[in-house]
Amino acid sequence: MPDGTKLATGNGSAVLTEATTVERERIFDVFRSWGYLQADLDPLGFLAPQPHPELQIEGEIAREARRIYCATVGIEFMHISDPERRHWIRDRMEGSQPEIDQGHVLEQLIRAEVFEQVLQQRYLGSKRFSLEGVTVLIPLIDEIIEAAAERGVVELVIGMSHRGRLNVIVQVARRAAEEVFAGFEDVDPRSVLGSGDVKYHMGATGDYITRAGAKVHVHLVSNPSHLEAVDPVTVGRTRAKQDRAGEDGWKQFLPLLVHGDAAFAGQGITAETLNLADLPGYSVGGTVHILANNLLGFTTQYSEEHSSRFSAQLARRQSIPIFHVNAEDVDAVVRVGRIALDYRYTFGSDVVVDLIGYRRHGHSEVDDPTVTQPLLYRAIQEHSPLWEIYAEDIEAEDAQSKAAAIRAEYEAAQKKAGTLTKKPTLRELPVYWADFKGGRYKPQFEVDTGLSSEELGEITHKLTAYPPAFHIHPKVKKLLEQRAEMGAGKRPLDYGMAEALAFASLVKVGVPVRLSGQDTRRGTFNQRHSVLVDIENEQEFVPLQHVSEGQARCEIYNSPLSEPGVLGFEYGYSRDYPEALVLWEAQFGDFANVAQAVIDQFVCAGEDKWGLLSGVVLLLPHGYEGQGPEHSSARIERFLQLAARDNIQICQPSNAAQYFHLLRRQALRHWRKPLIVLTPKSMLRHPDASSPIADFTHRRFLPVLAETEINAARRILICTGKIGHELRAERKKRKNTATAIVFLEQLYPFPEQELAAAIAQQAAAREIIWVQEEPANMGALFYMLPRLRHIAGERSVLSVKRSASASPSTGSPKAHEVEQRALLSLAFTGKS
Ligand SMILES: Cc1ncc(C[n+]2csc(CCOP(=O)(O)OP(=O)(O)O)c2C)c(N)n1
Ligand SMILES: [Mg+2]
Repeated sequence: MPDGTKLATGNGSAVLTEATTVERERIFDVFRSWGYLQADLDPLGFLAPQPHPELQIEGEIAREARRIYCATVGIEFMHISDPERRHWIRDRMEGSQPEIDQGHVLEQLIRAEVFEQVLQQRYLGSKRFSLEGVTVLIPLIDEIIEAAAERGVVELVIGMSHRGRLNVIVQVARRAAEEVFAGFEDVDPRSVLGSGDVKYHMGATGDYITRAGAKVHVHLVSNPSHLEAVDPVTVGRTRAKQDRAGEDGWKQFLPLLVHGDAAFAGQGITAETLNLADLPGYSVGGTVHILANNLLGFTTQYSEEHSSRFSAQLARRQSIPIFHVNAEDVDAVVRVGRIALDYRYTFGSDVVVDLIGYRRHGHSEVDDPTVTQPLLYRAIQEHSPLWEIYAEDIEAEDAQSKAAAIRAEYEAAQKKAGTLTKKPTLRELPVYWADFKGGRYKPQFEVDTGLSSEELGEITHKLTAYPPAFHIHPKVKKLLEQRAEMGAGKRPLDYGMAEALAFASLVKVGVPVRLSGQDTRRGTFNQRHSVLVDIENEQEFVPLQHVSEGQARCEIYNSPLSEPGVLGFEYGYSRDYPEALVLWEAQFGDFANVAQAVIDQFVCAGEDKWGLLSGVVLLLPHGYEGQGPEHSSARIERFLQLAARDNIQICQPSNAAQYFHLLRRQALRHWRKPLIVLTPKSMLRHPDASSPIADFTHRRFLPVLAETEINAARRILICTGKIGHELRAERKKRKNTATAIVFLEQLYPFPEQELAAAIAQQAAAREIIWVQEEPANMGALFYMLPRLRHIAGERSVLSVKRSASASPSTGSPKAHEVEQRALLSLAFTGKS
């Protein structure tokens, strides 16, 4: 910088020499890097500033830097590698600060706190998870919405857990207070027997009107107790809304996640969600994260919560800023809200605001915190409510009368709530759900899923073509040649081809397809090859995106190595894109258990708890092939246990055509239910599981495949998946003509009639045997036995399975072979 350059400083402009400029920058950089450690961030002063040797500088410049970086805002941003972003933050912090409409802010603080107080007085002994202590969350979100509205936002999608949720529903989503109070009134328990959820988990929607009169829709996502599990769901939902809106979607739909300090640091799913931020398949143009940080998790102190100084520092692995701010410097909080929002829109980046306050009551209002934090709570008890402190600071004379008026307003709303005869639902469903149904299965939901052989041929042509100048890998070339023969009816079709045909036929008629999972573009088992890679330049060509003019999107992404994060995202996506086929694929079905909370809380229970539907598909490779305890079982038993009231579908298609029909059925029916598909591994290309093209012209997916070769069996083996093919091979080897083999292709909803019909076909059969590869304590055994007994009539019902085991399978391929042979032998002879 040349001599005499003018630099803006906090107290005007000064002419500085080059040497002074360098020195000034050096000192400022130290404060920009470490100032947050000494910032005044905890309103109650328990979080003492952390000494840092490099900050022990005195003098004019240091004082100026300290005033900016060690006051009530502490920023971590010097780890951001892009200088433009760092300079942007620097300029915003070191430049002049905007005026705040303090009257407006005060009113919000009063509203937020008085709302909590009325709840406390009227519903003493009820849990509500009060916001008091971080009440400034309300003006913070308010400022974020105001700023976002100036940038063209149409909807704010909020994911948050318990703390302050009811307050957000009223102050941000602008639902009438009586609707929330009504949640505390007694209801007729018969209306919610066996279903529903607690009031601080239910979703809400509403319209926020900005000061300039713009309408911003607010969508608070339904949330389970499992802290942070809602994060990827919220982001996935936002992405779907953005995709629906087109190119500017990222500006129109803004995700906001409000985290607790203990949960943010402790839960792995937070890190998984943050990691999605800049990945093309999952990006939403930046999520705004707010920590409602009360330095406590239930009874646990912050020093017991995380190894880092701040909970929010989990986010430091990413090149994104973290703004720590003292929750009692209200104006600073509001300013940070605007900076954070502007940063998101300027750089399309995530941003974190760590709002550090306290918790006025116990974890819930029925919990006594003085047992575990007596000194802290003594201090809290003596501490005035924030609105009073702020009113005094800004010398607002009418604050008391305002508070009285607002109290009267909420008290009137509370009285009104008691007179409501029906419990209000706090949300409206988006219009795109109008055509889709949940609830119990009805046969009239079915649609034909077969295609003519001409159409299959046409699609095949598109799926196997690539540009003339494309340098294709010889192995892929061969695969495409084989697929061309399959589509022409010259060789049986395998699963990879069946899936490609299903996807292509769907996008052709306008149904978008979105699939993500680990190594999914190629396919873990080298079976998919949805993306062709030029071997000279690594350019990509995706045949599924070239099926027809005006086709729908087909997106297939390799996901990061995450299960709950990615499944949560895809579940969320499916919630806001019911017209699309949305699939998540586990690398092996075994790994889905890492996402068990998402499976339990959203996929399986979402409809029951919140009345919210999803057609998400889980592809879970399953089968005993000697690959060891963690490469064998997708844990059918767990899904079966979670199944009730037609909440999900669990299917194991045993051949390629069945897979094709199943995928098409899922997209083309208007019944939206999660679909769990146990997919093959070794059978992917096995001739026994391949299908002739004629089977693709069949009308529908068949929930049961009855015996077709034998009609006077004495014994019926009933099974699902790969073992059925092995049983058939064994029967052939034994030249056995007295054993029928029935494939159960859909385990849930249980196709009782179809199975009963398949059994009845074998009038001479005296024995029904359920055969499974899984150990006796796993697989579908417990589920099947009572159901088989119910339809078996006079016949006896037996079972063949591996011995009960603590782990799903042996780790020895040889032992596996021995076990497998014993299973097959037992099924035919009763002896192993
Ligand atoms: C995954 C999970 N584990 C444990 C709990 C039980 N739990 C509910 S709230 C809470 C403390 C949360 O602390 P924090 O995230 O700081 O939020 P705060 O309640 O302080 O706002 C715990 C442990 C839970 N809900 N979810
Ligand atoms: Mg906390």
